[in-house]
Amino acid sequence: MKNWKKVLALVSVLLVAFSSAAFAAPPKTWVVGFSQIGSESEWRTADTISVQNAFNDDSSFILIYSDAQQKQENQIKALRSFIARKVDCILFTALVETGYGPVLQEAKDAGIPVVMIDRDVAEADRHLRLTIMGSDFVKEGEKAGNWLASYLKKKGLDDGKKQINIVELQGTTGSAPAIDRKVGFANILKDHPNWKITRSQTGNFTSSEGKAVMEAFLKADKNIQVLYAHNDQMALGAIQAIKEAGLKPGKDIIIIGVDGVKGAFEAIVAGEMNCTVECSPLLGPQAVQAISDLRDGLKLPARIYTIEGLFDETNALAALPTRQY
Ligand code: GYE
Repeated sequence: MKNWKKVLALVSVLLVAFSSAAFAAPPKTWVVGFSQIGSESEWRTADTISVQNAFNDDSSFILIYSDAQQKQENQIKALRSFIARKVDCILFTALVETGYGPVLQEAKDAGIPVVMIDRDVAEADRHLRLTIMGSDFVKEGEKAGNWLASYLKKKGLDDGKKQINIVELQGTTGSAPAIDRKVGFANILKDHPNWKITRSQTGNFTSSEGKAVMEAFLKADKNIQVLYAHNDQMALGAIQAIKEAGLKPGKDIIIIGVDGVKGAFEAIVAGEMNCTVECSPLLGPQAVQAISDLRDGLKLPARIYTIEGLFDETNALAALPTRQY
């Protein structure tokens, strides 16, 4: 009797296992339209590759990739073409925060969910998209400011009285990371009355503009103690300008960037840059996960944050071999 029960139990377990394995419906193939902003930095290239690889590795997705080449009107056109093609989902990085309201409304009216990746739209349009995945740019600016405070203290360079002149290279005007990284840094600046941003201008997140703007800053006034660049790419361009002006980057001028690209690690290790706040571009796997969940009918969280660190002379060398971008 006992044995019979055991056999029955085993058979039913096997049946359940077999039927769910054999008859579970494969996920419906989803077509995802990805509107990327361009290829202005090493960060952006790594981000594009991460997204493309993650979707290409999953045969239940077809990714349509569109590169806007830094033009908002190209993005709007791409979004409209995704809507016309009736894609299942739109993955969208907004070049700047505003100006996408009407096209996002069109996507909503067509019943196409929009998932933001990396750069969000402004508050007023957020009800038109489902979620945002990526970094907390305000926090990155705060991390940069906090790092500066502890570095100046460690090196005995700030007595709280003598003015510390800071120049700022801003990212693309109107973009979420440029707005938020400025705000975050300014939040820390408030606690340091002797810190002063003497010049602040956009370098468009590119190395060439970062260099040109830094050249202009130095021409106007060489009395600069700190450069805060909204990304490493601009910091790397600025390093060239500083060298050409006969100054030592990383020594005469403390240099802080954001992203954590390889070039920044190498510059830190060479003593020509001081800190990079990590902002991971490796967002592909979390994009696939979120859109799979959406397809499975799950509710996505309102924000999906990436976990990140900070690197300077104390840890950049050890981390360099494992960096993926
Ligand atoms: O920091 C910069 C890129 O949107 C977070 O864009 C991204 C920024 C990144 O060009 O390097």
